[in-house]
Amino acid sequence: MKDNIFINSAEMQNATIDWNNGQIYGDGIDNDNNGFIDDIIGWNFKKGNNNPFIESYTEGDHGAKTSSVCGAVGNNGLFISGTNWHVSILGLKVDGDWIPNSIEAIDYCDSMGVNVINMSYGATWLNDPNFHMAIQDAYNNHNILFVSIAQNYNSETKVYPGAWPEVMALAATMLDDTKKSDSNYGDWVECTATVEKNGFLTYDFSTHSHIGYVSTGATSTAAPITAGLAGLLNALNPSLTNVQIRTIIN
Ligand SMILES: [Ca+2]
Ligand SMILES: [Ca+2]
Repeated sequence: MKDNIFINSAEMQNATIDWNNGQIYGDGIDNDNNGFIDDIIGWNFKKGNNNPFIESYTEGDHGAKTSSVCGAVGNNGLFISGTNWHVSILGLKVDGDWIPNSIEAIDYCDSMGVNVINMSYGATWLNDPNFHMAIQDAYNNHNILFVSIAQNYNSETKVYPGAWPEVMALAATMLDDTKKSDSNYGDWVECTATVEKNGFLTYDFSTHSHIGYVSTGATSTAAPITAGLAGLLNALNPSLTNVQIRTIIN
């Protein structure tokens, strides 16, 4: 996936990315003066450092898995293909249960010119006005398209951020177009993506290498499938707005 990882060229002077060991070495200077020192391939808002690589399973590898669904390089004989083979993924690690992390990451995306934000997380307790305001600002003033999930407990219960009107909530379907049994549903769900046979990369944090893939998915997979599609539409016609891309997908 590394060929599709965003590189902040302004921070690359005197910088080294050790892809094999998951380490990032910068010059200790905030070269682009954006308030983040050595944000070379993104930021770890959870830990407040510049390393969004997976460090341990307990820290969580959900973001790496879902990113692979969107942007794993295709046609190379390795594991899976993402929906978008030539994409620039800006990895921002957040604690999905801690609202300030998400707000900080959205503000960061506003400043970096991001087109699409995938958020493969959602909960009832994330229904927070400040979180919603950050999304509204990014959606209305920074042309960012938001893709999130319906969640996986076979319920009509709304989860956030997916249930906010500025966010596409994705349900999960099977190859025969039926709902995946555990996918949430309801009139607040915007669209669906087929997750059966759609796998994601699995990762070994001790060797920082891809070790295989699993061919199951849920709504967390449905969202980045759609985010990848949004990126393809943006590449096809960069003048499209987030609302226009959303309309085309629907
Ligand atoms: Ca910086
Ligand atoms: Ca630097």
